[in-house]
Amino acid sequence: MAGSLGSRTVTERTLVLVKPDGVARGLVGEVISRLEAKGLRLVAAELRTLPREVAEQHYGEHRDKPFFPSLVEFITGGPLVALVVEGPRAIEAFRALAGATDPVKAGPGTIRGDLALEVQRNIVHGSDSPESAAREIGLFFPALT
Ligand code: IDP
Repeated sequence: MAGSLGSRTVTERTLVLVKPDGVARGLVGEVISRLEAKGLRLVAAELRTLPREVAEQHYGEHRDKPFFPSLVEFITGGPLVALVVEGPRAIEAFRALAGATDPVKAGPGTIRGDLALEVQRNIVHGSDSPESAAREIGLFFPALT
């Protein structure tokens, strides 16, 4: 059963992005070090600049939010690093490493809590559910699905 404890824990995959602010600040190695130190494993990694259509699809659930246009500008505004990461409960594990969406509220020891101050420029993305992970991995790395 997915998420069960012990030897039967099912391996999951999640999509992680080091967003353009993280790449511009030279934090790609820091993010990868933290997730590898946790025990998560890289399955795919690529530096790319997102076309607007892909960004709008990726953040489709936020289409009606006031920050959506600014979010799309930001995420397409420079190269990002897209990663597929694998491990037991990888989705929840990476969300815990990333910390809360608002870096000021994210706990110390988390990527956002240690390294960021602004809610939009919060360094990383991690899928928030198995359904989102499948959709996002399909969008970024169709060959993996
Ligand atoms: P998450 O990245 O922690 O899953 P979401 O609520 O899904 O958070 O928001 C997606 C991204 O949109 C955030 O990581 C952040 O970059 C941006 N964002 C969320 N809320 C705001 C806001 O109120 N103002 C500006 N940007 C925001």
